[in-house]
Amino acid sequence: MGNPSSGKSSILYRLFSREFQLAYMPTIGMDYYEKFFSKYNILANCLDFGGIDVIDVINSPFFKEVDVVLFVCDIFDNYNQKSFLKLSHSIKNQNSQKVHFIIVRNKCDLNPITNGESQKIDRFCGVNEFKYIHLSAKTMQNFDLLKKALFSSFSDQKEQISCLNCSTISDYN
Ligand SMILES: Nc1nc2c(ncn2[C@@H]2O[C@H](COP(=O)(O)OP(=O)(O)O)[C@@H](O)[C@H]2O)c(=O)[nH]1
Ligand SMILES: [Mg+2]
Repeated sequence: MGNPSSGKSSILYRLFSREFQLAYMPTIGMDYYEKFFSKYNILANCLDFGGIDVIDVINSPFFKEVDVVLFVCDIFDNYNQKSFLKLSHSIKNQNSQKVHFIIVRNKCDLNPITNGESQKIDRFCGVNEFKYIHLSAKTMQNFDLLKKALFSSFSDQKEQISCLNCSTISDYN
């Protein structure tokens, strides 16, 4: 999620192994991606809420059973700060399991992040327990960090799943 043109689709294209697109192609409605990441043993289902006013659909089933939300911005300003906080509260309210939030400050090749902006994001993430990465979907700078943050978010849940499996097996034994 994030402002139009912040680079949401470009980041997802990169994650789902497609090329970087230089021309801006606004996402109409919503895009869906699915991929099995064999290295992490994870089947990722991903929604790109491009041309949708997210606040209007926040109570829809799309937001239930969410594991990770990427909040994308090309500058971290007060507007983004407020809207990310509001969205994260609504999403947390609908999910009984832990949801991981990651702020992705994109376009670092074009607008390098300043110390002031970085400190502002650090403070915000510290208080709200979000993760934070700055990267460039264009040059792929720090993209490996995004993958690590994304997939490490699942490790607690994987442990929970294996515990549940064990108890199911012992019930049958
Ligand atoms: N320089 C630069 N341009 C980017 C980067 N990421 C996206 N863009 C460009 O920004 C525009 C909007 O990107 P897009 O992914 O469609 O944004 P969305 O509306 O948030 O999905 C496109 O022209 C992209 O080529 C980046 O990291 N660096
Ligand atoms: Mg888009």
